[in-house]
Amino acid sequence: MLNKNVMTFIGCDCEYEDAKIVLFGAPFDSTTSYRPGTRFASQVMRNDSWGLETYSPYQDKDMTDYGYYFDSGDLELPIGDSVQVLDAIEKRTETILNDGKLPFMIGGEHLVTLGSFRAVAKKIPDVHIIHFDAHTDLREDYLGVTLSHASVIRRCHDIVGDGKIFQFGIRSGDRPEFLWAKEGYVSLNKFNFNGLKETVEKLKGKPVYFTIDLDVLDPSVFPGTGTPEAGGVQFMELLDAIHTVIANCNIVGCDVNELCPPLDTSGASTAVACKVVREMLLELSK
Ligand SMILES: [Mn+2]
Repeated sequence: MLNKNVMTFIGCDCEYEDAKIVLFGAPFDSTTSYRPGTRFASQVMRNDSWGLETYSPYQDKDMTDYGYYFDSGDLELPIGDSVQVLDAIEKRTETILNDGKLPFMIGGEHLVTLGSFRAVAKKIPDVHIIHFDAHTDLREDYLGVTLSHASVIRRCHDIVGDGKIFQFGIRSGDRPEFLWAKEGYVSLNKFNFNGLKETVEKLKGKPVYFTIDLDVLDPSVFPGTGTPEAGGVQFMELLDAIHTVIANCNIVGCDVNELCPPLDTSGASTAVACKVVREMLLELSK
């Protein structure tokens, strides 16, 4: 007998009943303000992930040691209708949570985080957010649009309220966003991961949603993204920071977003994104 060709992210091919971590793609980029194309990220990452090994020398762990990763594929999204798109993402996340599994979303532009986070916050009211990004994403609206990639963390704040959101690597935004953060509504840490250890210490045992916009990386490491920002972190800094967060926090949901394959002419940024996902999956495995 022959098997049919089903493409999953590498190592994510267990049966759903056996899964502890469930991947899904949210191929959406309608509110992208500069260079679109992140809707292609999850499919391209699935394909290119097979260029990686399942073994991580960083952690001395192999995905095959656990075998509880499931890739549920991409959502079919009505691109152009952010409200319906966010509903679909929320529903998928809700299903995964209700089945007692960890939702792991691959974007897409950063707005997709709001859909997934809504489902998590509904189920786990005391949830906090750790957010890695070059951009604040704290605008009340962007050109009058409140459901925007530039407003996604502000919309999350609408849900969780003050003092629950911790941002790192931030180096771009308008002055009112930085002033708003300074009022204490969120904890905005500029440029790097200084202060991350203290943050996770504070959040020990508390539920955390972890969202990574890959443009937190320096454009020399990760050029294949819609809005690159010079002065970002290096790959090993990001890996260390991911380890710090996942080893110390109770992660209840996560996402990786903003890879833009049409801008990744060398394929190197996709390789970076895949490696970030593999390392996160392994960090989440105990
Ligand atoms: Mn960003």
